[in-house]
Amino acid sequence: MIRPGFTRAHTNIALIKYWGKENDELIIPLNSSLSLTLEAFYTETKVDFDSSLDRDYLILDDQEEDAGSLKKAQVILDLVRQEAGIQDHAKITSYNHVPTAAGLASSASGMAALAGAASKAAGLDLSMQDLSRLARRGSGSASRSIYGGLVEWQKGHSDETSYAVPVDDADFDIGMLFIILNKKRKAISSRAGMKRTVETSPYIKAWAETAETDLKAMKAAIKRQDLEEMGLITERSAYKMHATTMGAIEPFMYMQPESLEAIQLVKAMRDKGYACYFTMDAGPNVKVLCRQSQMADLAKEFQAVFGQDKILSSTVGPGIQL
Ligand code: 2P0
Repeated sequence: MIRPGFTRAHTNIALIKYWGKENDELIIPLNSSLSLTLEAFYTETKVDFDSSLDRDYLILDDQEEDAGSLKKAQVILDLVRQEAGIQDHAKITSYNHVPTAAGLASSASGMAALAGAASKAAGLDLSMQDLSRLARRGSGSASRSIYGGLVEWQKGHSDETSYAVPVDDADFDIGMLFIILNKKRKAISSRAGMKRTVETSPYIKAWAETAETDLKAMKAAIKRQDLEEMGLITERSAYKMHATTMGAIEPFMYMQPESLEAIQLVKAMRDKGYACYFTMDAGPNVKVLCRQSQMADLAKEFQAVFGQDKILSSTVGPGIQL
């Protein structure tokens, strides 16, 4: 049950990664990306515009957030106020059902839910396309959390043309496992990490070029419901994204020793007959694209190595619920 009056958006994990911006302010990406929306992790948000407030407030899980988090949210609030002709300050009340900043993309569900809640509170009746564009201004990956299933964020070349579109409702035997190796906030945020990579890594050019080829192959594999091919392309995209960071100045990496251990285990499980493929984002945790029908057995295998409490799982999630 969604809290009455709240907007719910689910998080997503990219199979073809977004890594690097063409335009930092408008959040236009270097390449199109493709993700899977997840049932298990989501954010619920409510916005109240109120003339009696002296400033904007962001209350996350019943605690007031610092100025940095508020500033990101205010990008969306300001765009909504401008569009609706409102001057009032806002109180954002939000509940996160995502391990915050554990590399599980809480900003994707957070900014998507905020875009939905703020536009609704301001009386704007936005199309899904405009909601995706608005969410994008908060966080690039949030543009994809407007839709359920498999979703493509088409890079476009301007504010008007950069938004997500649904690709497939993923109503086939597919799911995702999470190996949570570290719940701490990440050392280099994805925003800072991709900026440093774009500005200094010689590998970013090859990244952007080959991402488009990978996306095309991915869409063809999805059409065939070919999980094996989808998985191999997913791993390729993750390896390449993480390779770009190692060419940056200063070089950096999100992979930790335990991440590599998890990746090797995924490969070993594949050799044992499971359909399973890893991906990683801007943190050490490893996500595993797999078959829903094999998820419980596979989870047991991972639990035996990493511990019961380290493994989470999710089926395919729906789009935004206003
Ligand atoms: C993705 N990531 O496609 C990629 C892969 C992390 C690695 O989108 O600067 O929070 O707010 O647009 O969306 C995480 O970055 O970055 C992300 P901003 P965002 O999911």
